[in-house]
Amino acid sequence: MIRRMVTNPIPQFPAGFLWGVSTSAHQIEGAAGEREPSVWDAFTAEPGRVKDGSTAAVACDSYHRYREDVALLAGLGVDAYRFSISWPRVNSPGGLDYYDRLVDELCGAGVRPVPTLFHWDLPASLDWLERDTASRFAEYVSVVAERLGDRVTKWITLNEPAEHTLLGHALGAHAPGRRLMFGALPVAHHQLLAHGLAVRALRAAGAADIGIANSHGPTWPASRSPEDVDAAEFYDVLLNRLFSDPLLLGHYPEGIGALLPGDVEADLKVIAEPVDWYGINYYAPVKVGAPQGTEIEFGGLTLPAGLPFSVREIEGHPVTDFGWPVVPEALTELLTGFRERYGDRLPPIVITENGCSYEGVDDQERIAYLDGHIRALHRAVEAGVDVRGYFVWSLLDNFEWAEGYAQRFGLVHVDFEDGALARTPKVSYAWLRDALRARR
Ligand code: IFM
Repeated sequence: MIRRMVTNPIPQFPAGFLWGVSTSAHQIEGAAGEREPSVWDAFTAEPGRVKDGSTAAVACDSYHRYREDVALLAGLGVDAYRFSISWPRVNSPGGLDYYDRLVDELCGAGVRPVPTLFHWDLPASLDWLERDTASRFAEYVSVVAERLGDRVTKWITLNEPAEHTLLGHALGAHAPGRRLMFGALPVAHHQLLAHGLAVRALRAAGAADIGIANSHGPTWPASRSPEDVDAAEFYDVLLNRLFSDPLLLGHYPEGIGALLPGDVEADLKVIAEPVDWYGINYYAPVKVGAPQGTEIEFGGLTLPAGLPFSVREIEGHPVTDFGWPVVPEALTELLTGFRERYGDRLPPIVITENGCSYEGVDDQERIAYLDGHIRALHRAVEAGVDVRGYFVWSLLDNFEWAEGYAQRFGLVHVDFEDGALARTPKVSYAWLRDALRARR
């Protein structure tokens, strides 16, 4: 448990720096009966898939309570709100009207809407193993951009294609629950292609300021032994560079091409369509060593034996309720490492997610986490990394995927036991509000 005095306001970031909070549709909206089903509805209906047996059918019911949630954003004093648009809802009668109302409410409250166009809730009729899903995504994106583009001035194509590929299609821990192991890699390629096609579709609709939100974290070898170093390198390729290299360098990391579907060269030109900024979701570093031949418990997951690496415990740091180590300095390391690797090819960075799961409303641990990470971010800026924004995950406690409602990431507590789903701002909400005020 971290308890330390945090007294100073957050440091000064460059003018125009964007402060925001993030959520996603499936995790907060509820109103599942008012849209077509997604792969997550099918997955959570299967017994044993979600640890507490829950579903997101109601979640925080933000679909009906969005005015209350926008009022919380306004009270917090953030510049921007990153939410996601549910593709299944847009496919359903009246679905796009909801986002129209939400965007109007945000603009009226002086909060800039920053929608993510895909945050894992694929329509149940579609499949990322099919290349055609990338084209279908671009068509859906055009429809959304036509409707909201007069008020939305900043866009995110995809959220964390790495997790959707690996957890959803390789390990079966997320929807759609496939265990294809390396057979899941076409899912990565098709999502990246979908991203590139979406960038083109957005620009064709007159949109600008387009980015993607990828999860990244430093990978630390467990030792200097060649076996550990090689295993860590492999993990880094799979979790980090498989996504950032094609986007920023226009090629896949060495050795990956053979696992991808067909001739990917032409697709890489689409995938590397320049973005206006690059979003990074950062939570924690990972320590990786040579395989140990046993199953491993890691961040709520059971990794099968037989992987070409093993994940080791990072000692000497506090951990969140999820068991994730709290290592703010690894954020500085990640960002300076990105600048070194990608140099002039790296557009400005936005931290599109950063946060932690802790129980309770008097969440001093969350304050310490955010304070430490904002300062680590500032050190990266001082070291010359061009960072333009920071979004806390999350505004509300919400449906944390296979964990159900057990892991609470919100600045605002939601009482899921109570039919009224009462929202109670936590102590961290007041801390962030005051820090943002002091900055002004
Ligand atoms: O809740 C998730 C979010 O949907 C994607 N990034 C990580 C968060 C915490 O696990």
